Amino acid sequence: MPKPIHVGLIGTKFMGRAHSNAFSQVAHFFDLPLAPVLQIAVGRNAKELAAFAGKWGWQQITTRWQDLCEDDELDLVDVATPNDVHAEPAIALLEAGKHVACEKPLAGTLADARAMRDAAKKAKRSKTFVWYNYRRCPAVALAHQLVKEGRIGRVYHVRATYLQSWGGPSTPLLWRFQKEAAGSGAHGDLNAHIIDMCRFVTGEELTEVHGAVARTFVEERTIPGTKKKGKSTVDDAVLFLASLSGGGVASFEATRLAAPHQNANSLEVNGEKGSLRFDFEDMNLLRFHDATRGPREGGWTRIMCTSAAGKHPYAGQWWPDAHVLGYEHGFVNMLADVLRVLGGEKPEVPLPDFEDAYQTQRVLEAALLSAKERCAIKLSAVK
Ligand code: SOE
Repeated sequence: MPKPIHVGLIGTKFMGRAHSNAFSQVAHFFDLPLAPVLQIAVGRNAKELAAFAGKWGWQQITTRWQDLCEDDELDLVDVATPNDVHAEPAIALLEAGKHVACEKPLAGTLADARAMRDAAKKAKRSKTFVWYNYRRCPAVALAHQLVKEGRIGRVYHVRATYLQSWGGPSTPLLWRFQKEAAGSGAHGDLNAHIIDMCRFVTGEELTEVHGAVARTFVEERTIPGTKKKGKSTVDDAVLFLASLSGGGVASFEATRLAAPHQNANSLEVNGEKGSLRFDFEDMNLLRFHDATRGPREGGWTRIMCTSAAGKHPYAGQWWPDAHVLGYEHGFVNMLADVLRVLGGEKPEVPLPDFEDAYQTQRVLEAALLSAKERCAIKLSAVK
């Protein structure tokens, strides 16, 4: 019988919903050592917060995240707020002895991310997690396993793009377009995911950013609730080239203006013994080229990553073969692994903690520096 784990959630918008769904669903599909108790939700607007809590089954509400630091019953707090509101609550909650899960990227700035990483190091009894949810699409987790088993061999190329198209001129000046709230635009939002996926699937670190370009296409946007225009102070697109610790090379592209791509998070790895390709818009498939099959039978194999018999990650928890999964299942799979780790068990695939997510944040920073200074930036120079 699983033991209860009392959970607090800070943030009630898109990620608040995605995480609440995971907290509500996980115990229905996974046999875990811990079962979440949806104890308290935090939001700024009391009326909206009450409706949110009622819809998702959060038992209590407060508009002050600080209350969670003093709540002795709380074991885990989930920070699902805009990037500039990650560090303060996460650090205070770690100092109060809580386990902390935080949305990606770790923070809007390297300084905030470093402070969070340092606080996690000091908080010996607390564990930390960062919601890099795409690691837990079964296809991405399988790619990680195949590379780890040596099926790709030496990695030559990683080609990663995250192409969305919601950032056109009609999109208002949301917090994601304001540097003080977001830190950066498509870069910290989308390159963060594909940098993490590159590190996760290859098991390698990025050692140098050779060149980057950041571009803001839509300079002004309508200030929400007004007819006035405000300046967008972040990128709409960032592209950069990098070297990997195993000697391979990588390219990254993140944009919010690549219609008709809507959520095209894709990663391709080319290695000595084969290649892998994932595209989130076809999220249940992993394409695998096994070069050892030779030129007669080589080419892309289309793996439908839903087979329990095939031991595809998480497949056994869900539905029969090819009864496919969706976006929300990545969050439920991740929460299952968080609860496994907090219950003293192993995750299906590695989970990013604040230290791991800090390495991704260093790459984000290196790319921004490279774009600004128009030069190559070694990661050893970005502490
Ligand atoms: C917006 O770009 C967004 O919601 C990201 O913030 C998420 O991380 C991604 O999963 C979907 O798109």
